[in-house]
Amino acid sequence: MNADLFADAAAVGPADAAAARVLEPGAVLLPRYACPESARLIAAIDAIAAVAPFRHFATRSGASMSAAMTNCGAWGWTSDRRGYRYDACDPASGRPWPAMPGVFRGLAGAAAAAAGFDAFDPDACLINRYRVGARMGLHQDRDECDHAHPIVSVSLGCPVLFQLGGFRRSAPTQRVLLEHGDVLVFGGPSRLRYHGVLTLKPAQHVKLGAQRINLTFRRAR
Ligand code: MD3
Ligand code: FE
Repeated sequence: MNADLFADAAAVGPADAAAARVLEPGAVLLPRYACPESARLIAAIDAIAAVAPFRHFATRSGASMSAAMTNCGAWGWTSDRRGYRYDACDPASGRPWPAMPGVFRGLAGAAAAAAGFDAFDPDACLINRYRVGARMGLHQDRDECDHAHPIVSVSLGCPVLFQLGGFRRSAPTQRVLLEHGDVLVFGGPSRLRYHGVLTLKPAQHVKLGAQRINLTFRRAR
């Protein structure tokens, strides 16, 4: 895989709504939408990880997730052998998760609006870090209180194949390549679709090296 040398040169700004690609009703890909902000996003991720380091959560089965995670915002998604939940505090430190940076909140709100979901005000941002070999199996996001709110996902770093499925795990999936700066918005009829990401392949991104970072913005409460 080539280094994504021209990632930010190919940026389409928030004004470029014409580039939006509707994958399914309510599932909208905004290619490169986050590129103009990517340096600020990466600096903010570094600052968050300095306070709330990336870690591999356990699942109920006792397995360790292959993606490492941290959070910012009022609520953070956590998992351990008791199950999944949103928690106001980082279980590793007992301290509140770092505040959501303004650049995160602004980008998530603007992307949601560009996809047709007005007034999205996330109170949770899960930050997933994939190194080579990490993946996320097909699942639904249903730990949030009100599924009327969309979810906004921002991909940074190495490309990966994303799987978008239906409403049962066994339903057929479409594969979508997610690259640096791509933003996905899932709302309305697509909010509860199964989704996952295939194993990250070896690659080098000019800004993030051999990893992919995904920001997932949600209204948890
Ligand atoms: C489709 N993360 O954290 S983002 C997750 O790339 C998660 O880290 C993946 O799935 C990642 O829960 C995929 C794309 C995404 C996020 C939420 C969705 C797709 C979605 C919610 C509903 C439908
Ligand atoms: Fe998910």
